[in-house]
Amino acid sequence: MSLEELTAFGWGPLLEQQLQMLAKPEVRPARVLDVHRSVVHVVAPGLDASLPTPLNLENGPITVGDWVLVDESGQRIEDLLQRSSLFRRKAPGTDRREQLIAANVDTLLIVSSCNQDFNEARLERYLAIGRDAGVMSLVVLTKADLCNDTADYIQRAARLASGLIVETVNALDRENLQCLDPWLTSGQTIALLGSSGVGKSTLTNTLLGIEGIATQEVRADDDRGRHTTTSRQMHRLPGGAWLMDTPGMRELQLTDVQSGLDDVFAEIAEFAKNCRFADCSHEGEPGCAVQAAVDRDEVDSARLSRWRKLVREEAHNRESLAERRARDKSTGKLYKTIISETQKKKGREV
Ligand SMILES: Nc1nc2c(ncn2[C@@H]2O[C@H](COP(=O)(O)OP(=O)(O)OP(=O)(O)O)[C@@H](O)[C@H]2O)c(=O)[nH]1
Ligand SMILES: [Mg+2]
Ligand SMILES: [Zn+2]
Repeated sequence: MSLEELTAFGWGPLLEQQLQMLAKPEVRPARVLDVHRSVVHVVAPGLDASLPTPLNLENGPITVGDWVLVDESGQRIEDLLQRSSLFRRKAPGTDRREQLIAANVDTLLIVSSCNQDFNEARLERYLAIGRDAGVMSLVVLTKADLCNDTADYIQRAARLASGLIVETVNALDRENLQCLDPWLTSGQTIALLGSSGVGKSTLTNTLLGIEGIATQEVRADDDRGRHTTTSRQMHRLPGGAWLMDTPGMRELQLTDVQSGLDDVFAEIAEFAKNCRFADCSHEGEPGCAVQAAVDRDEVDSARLSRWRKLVREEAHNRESLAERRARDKSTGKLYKTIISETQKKKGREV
């Protein structure tokens, strides 16, 4: 397997370095296309297999886009390589777990549409995740063919983060998607994130040049609908890029994206440094530089309240996940102690 062949699958220097350091000549790298409960679908030059989901991987669980090491026989996943980027969220509901969304992504396409689904707060969420992961993020607004005033949507989206690229497209028309081609070169990995019904699978199908993935019929009344895609899956596009389609996420709870939030809300974060109190909540404290900026019309007050909400949510989730991790760790220790005590006892009995 040549380096060049692997590069076409998204392999790069960071991964090569890890492989060299592991110094296990018998294993070979493979990329994860999708993950089921009991099997992981992997591909590599000359390999396309569904392998048993390994338990107890050091940095597991595995997610779409991951690079794993497969044993000589091509039957078993032995290791998971460190990711260059990782998207995750707090799992929905009250469960204190995090859910991995995608790994080793180069470009994030944040998909929304030019209709009532367009929502600044939701876009800011996705942007925070993208900026935090350090990947290139662009906003793609679909259904431009059904909209009279795309310029207004472009303007509203472009304001949400500095240097943000916003494209409007008709996801049903390949020619109309040419604006995405610079991001879709061979070996590049692109993930689509966005609410249900915005056209992620439609984009995927059009880029694939087939109609392989189910898309939904939009209900006429509210332009929304049910979730059509239910699992995450990575596809290889004709040009050699790797595209991940994901299910629309109704609840995208942020966790561990502090720097992403500071980056998206850079203007607010900057003013906040000058507040009199380090823990200022910018809700009327004396000497609040953020409130002063709002009064001068230098900060949008709607954006300030969206920021506050996200910062609170992020901090809450981060703390509760950290607590859970600590608890899991101590439970693990407890089990280990019990096991070793039992073994000692057994040893004495023999
Ligand atoms: N006219 C037009 N229709 C579109 C466009 N993009 C998507 N659609 C339609 O919108 C509907 C929903 O698209 P999907 O691709 O299923 O949406 P999704 O984002 O994959 O949704 P989930 O899988 O539920 O997350 C389908 O009926 C598409 O044909 C577009 O740019 N123009
Ligand atoms: Mg879909
Ligand atoms: Zn303040």
